[in-house]
Amino acid sequence: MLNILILGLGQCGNRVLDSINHEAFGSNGTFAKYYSRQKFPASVKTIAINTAINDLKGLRDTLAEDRLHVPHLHGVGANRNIGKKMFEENKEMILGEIDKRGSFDLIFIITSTAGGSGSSFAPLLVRELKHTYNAPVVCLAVLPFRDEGAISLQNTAFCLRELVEMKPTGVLLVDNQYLKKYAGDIKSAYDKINATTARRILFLIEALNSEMLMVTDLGDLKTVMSGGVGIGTMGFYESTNGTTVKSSILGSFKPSGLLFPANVYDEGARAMLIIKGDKKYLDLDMITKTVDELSSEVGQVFKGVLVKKGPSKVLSLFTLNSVPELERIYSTAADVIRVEAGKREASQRQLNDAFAHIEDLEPIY
Ligand SMILES: Nc1nc2c(ncn2[C@@H]2O[C@H](COP(=O)(O)OP(=O)(O)OP(=O)(O)O)[C@@H](O)[C@H]2O)c(=O)[nH]1
Ligand SMILES: [Mg+2]
Repeated sequence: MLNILILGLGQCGNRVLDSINHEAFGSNGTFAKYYSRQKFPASVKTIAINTAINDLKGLRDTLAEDRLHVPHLHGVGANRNIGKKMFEENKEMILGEIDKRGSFDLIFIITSTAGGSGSSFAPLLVRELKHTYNAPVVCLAVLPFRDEGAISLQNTAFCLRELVEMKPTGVLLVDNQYLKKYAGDIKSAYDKINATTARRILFLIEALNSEMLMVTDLGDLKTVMSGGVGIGTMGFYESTNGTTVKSSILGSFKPSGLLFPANVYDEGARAMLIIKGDKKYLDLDMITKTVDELSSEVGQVFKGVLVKKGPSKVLSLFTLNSVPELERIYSTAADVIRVEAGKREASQRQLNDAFAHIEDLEPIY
């Protein structure tokens, strides 16, 4: 049995984690959590970490003992410098809580890149966890809507760079902007994005922890995540009307199923495919042939096949050789940082000019 740790940091990370816990409670009804424990497809420990107690209180499916408050007002107000300081000051406590959960074979860290708490804790946690545990650390980084403002963009730029510098096993991107199409309003977009991300993580965990007909494992996952620039995303496809397993596999590379905009054929470095479904849908020869064909375009493709009741479902997980969308984010972030710096300088100058009027004067009473 694999031992897995999932950490959800900051509001966004907490909520994706809550969604994972929700899925794991299954369909036992709303009150299942009061008398049962989550049914994970492996031994999974989860911790929601946040500086804002209200965010933690707002979670619905995460057990009270799995909510860790790092006291600081009500969040760090998107200020990553304060976030880093809070992490360092509370490091022993945070790592102590993690340590109580035992040892791990695989660790996930989930965070938004745009906020203050999660985005500053994540790189530092990668550093600490790599020291302490001999387990792959995979980060799920949620990118903001592009119109969230200057601070969101600059946080994203610095958070991602720091994450990569800490050398986690890999970074999987989930892009709110790209996934906005799922829903009209922001709240339901969040819910859908969180749920779809949660299901994919659980799908991956289930596969890694199961007897597979064709086997892919943690070692393969590490190899895939270290491909290209170490940054990638996930795709998914569920067959609805008896499509062939080949179409399902190819479907999992299509833009409609990805969590971040990428052209897997042009930009993919390495991939892992997990194919699950009723035995009658799983034509092993066709799977092998399709994956071999894909391997000639995307450097290396690992495959796992899991026999389970139901239509065929395919999860694809891959790393990229180049990430043009990130290039765009960084160039916009640089522009907004320059504009902000210019504005601040101008306001400071104006204020100094105002003060200059009374430079040689004293108040008279
Ligand atoms: N997908 C998704 N994104 C979210 C959710 N909640 C917030 N976000 C995104 O997360 C970013 C804001 O970061 P938060 O996670 O709220 O920030 P935080 O880590 O709590 O940091 P502070 O509040 O500044 O202490 C924005 O880009 C939001 O669009 C959510 O439930 N799902
Ligand atoms: Mg917050």
